[in-house]
Amino acid sequence: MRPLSCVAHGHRLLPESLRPGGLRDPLNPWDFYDVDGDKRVNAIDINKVRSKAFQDFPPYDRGMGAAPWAPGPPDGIVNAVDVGHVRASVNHYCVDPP
Ligand SMILES: [Ca+2]
Ligand SMILES: [Ca+2]
Repeated sequence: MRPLSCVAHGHRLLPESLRPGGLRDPLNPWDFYDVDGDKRVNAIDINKVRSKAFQDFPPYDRGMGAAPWAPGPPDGIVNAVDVGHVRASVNHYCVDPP
């Protein structure tokens, strides 16, 4: 299971806005922290990340990225830093192209 960024889902970037998936790297599959694939970052994603605390579970793991809301590739451990990343992008979502 490979996480997908907003753009990888086929949705557009809105560079002027973070919440609709804006300012992410279109080539980076990690910088939109939606682990369940529903194109929204919410409490479900937070709980899923927390459920793998202290485990090496790449689908829910992230590392340092461009910003707290735009994490990088897995770093080998799901921990409080990951929870901070997913919380930093709560309510961010992908939007359908017009
Ligand atoms: Ca989600
Ligand atoms: Ca991590």
